[in-house]
Amino acid sequence: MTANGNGAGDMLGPGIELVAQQKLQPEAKIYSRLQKLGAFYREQFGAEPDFFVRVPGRVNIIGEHVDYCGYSVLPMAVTQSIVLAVGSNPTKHQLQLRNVDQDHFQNFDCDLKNLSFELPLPGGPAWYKYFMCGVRGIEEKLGKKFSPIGMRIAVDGNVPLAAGLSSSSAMVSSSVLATAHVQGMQLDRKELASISAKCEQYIGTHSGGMDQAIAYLGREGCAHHIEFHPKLNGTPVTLPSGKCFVVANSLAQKNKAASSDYNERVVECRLATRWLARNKNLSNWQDIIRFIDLEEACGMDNETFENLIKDKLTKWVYTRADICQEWGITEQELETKFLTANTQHMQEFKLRQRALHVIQESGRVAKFRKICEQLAQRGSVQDVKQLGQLMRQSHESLRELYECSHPDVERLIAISEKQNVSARVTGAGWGGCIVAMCDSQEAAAAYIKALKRDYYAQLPPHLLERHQPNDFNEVVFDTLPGNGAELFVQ
Ligand code: NG1
Repeated sequence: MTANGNGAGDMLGPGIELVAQQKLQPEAKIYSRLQKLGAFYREQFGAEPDFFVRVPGRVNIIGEHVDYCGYSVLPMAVTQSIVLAVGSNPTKHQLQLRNVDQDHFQNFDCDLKNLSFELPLPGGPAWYKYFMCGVRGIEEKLGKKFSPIGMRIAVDGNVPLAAGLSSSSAMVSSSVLATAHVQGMQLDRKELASISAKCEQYIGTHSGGMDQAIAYLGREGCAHHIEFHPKLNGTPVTLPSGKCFVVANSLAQKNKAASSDYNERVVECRLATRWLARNKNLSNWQDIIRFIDLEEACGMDNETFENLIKDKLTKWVYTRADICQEWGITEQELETKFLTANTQHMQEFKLRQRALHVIQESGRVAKFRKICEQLAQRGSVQDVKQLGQLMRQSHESLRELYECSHPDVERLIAISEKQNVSARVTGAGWGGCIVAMCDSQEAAAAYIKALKRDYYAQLPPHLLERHQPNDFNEVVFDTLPGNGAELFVQ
């Protein structure tokens, strides 16, 4: 193994990048946080942890609700992360999980020899289920080679929950990395990302792989263009120099796993794909569920695809009867074959709007990356303006066509507009955070000040109280691209 010099991992040949084991140095930014976590571990278990894991949250700069349709995205890892202290358990096969936030996250113990997994209950799954998804992912990957080695784990997370910054994936991915290491697996970043994306689906959301991919592939100093097709690939993208990205949390929480909104959109996209595939006389139309596969099967470019949608999906709302009639199926078949467990209630489907959003948004991602690359060669004010426009168009599309904004998010966007800052909702939406692009560090400071004054200081008293002493620095902050998953030993 040779160090690749960026601190993000070791290279083992083309395409393979390992999560390297690093010695925890006192000068590391994470040092004091891991020391505190180590102390908590000792207090809980009376022993030293063997290693630490850090997995970041992410902010998506552009490319929303396209990953599960096979299209690429452009996120970056943020500073906020989940950290784990991990040690072996003298009580064989036992997993013991302790969260430093003992007031909010109950302890969890289980026997790894009898791993069972129940689907989430209404109200959202308990926190430790995200962790168990990761253990299950590695168990499935290793099959018979999985050995139920007991683990004692202390967890500390500072990624805001249910805010579109991917706290759930950071937890699942950290569990995958810790378990894989305990099982002695080779820790290839892309493979770990794929395992994490697959096993997070046990939570019940049919998500794409964006969050898990950037959680592993993130690299200090650059965003990443993450492609999922034909296989997972990440290309570092240098963001325009001087630009500063700000994240602002609307504080409207959205737990995707506790509602059906996210899966409803996934279902609508899958139905729209099949509708168009059938229209194109593809005999395997029922099996084509991602727009990107249809695009490939028909050899279409982005513009041709958009025209196809406009031509063939002419209604604003499709009913169950419309779909059943077109495909010659019964309502029962529609439910069993085409809807997911938590979307059985759906009566109407907005196929045109969802399809248009996905195809246009995928075009915006490609443009955004191209402009960033041009700017790295030779900057022009016009190019930078276009980036801002793409972010604004993305938000408008998410609000109008995808209907995943929230009144509080809209208030943040309106304040941003007033400050002449381009901003958009980031992550799944229906609340959560916006990401904004500011012209400089100074412009970002002025923008943050305006948000604190016009949004955060106006919050209702019960929310204001939670953010004592009301500096709001945890909910609105500028952010630089950080490294993906890391593994430390003392
Ligand atoms: P967040 O915002 O982390 O809930 C979700 C999905 C992503 C992607 C975005 C929308 C999960 C774990 N992640 O992200 O894959 O589809 O929404 O772009 O569900």
